[in-house]
Amino acid sequence: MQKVVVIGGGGHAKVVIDSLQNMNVYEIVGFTSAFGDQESLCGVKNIGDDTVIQTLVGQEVTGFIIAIGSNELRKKLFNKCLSSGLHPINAIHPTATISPYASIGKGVMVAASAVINPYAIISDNAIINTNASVDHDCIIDSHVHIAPGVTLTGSVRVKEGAFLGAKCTVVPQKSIGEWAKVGAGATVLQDVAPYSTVVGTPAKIIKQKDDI
Ligand code: JB3
Repeated sequence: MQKVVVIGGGGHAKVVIDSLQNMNVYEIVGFTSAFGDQESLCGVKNIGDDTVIQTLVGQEVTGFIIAIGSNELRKKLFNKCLSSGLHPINAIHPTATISPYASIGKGVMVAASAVINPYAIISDNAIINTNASVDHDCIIDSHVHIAPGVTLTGSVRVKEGAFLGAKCTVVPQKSIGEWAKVGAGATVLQDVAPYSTVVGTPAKIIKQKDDI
C-alpha cells in the first residue's frame, strides 16, 4: 500500500483519517499537527510538527492530504507539501456518490454521503463535506470548503478559497467569488462578490473586504 501522511490533527483530520481507512488503499504513517494535539486519532499516531515531512520523504512516504478546515491554512500547507516532493492524494469516503463524468482534482476530500453529479469539476485541495450535493456542471475551484449538507444546484461556480457554510443553498448558474463566505443555511439567489460575507434568505452581504 502507498504510504501517506495526514497534515492536521483536529476535528477535520478525524473525518479524513476515517475516510482513508474506509478506502483501505493507503497506509497512514501518522498525522502532523501544530499545537501538541492528541497522541493518536482513530488509531493513527501524532508524529509531530511539519518539520518531520522531509524525513518522511526519505522513508518511502509519497502521499499527503491536508486535513484542516481553514481554507487559507490548507492552501499554504498544500503548497508546502507539494514543494517537499510529496504527492496529494484524495480521501473519498466509499459512501460518496461521484459520477464517472465528474472530474476530481488532487488532495480533495469527499466525505460520507456527498453527491457529485455529471460534469462537475472539483479542483485541488477542496473539501466536499458530509452529505453535500454538487450538481451537474458545477465548477469548484481550489482550496474551497463546501460544508456539510450544502446544496449546489446546476452550473454553480465557486471560486478559489470560498467557504460555503452548512446547509446553504445556491440556485443555478450563480457564482461565489474568491475567498467569499456564505453563512450556514443561507439561500444564495445572486452572485456573491469576492472576499465578501453573505448570510440569510435571500442571502445579503454583511461584510466586504479587499482581500483575504
Ligand atoms: O464542520 C465540520 C464538519 N468540520 C470542521 C472542519 C471542516 O474544520 C470542524 O468542526 C472544525 O471546525 C475544523 O476542523 P479542523 O480544521 O480540524 O480544526 P481544529 O479541530 O481546530 O484543528 C485544527 C488543527 O490544525 C489542529 O490539529 C492544529 O494542530 C492543526 N494545525 C494548525 N496549524 C496545523 C498547523 N497542523 C499542521 N500540520 N501544520 C500547521 O501549520
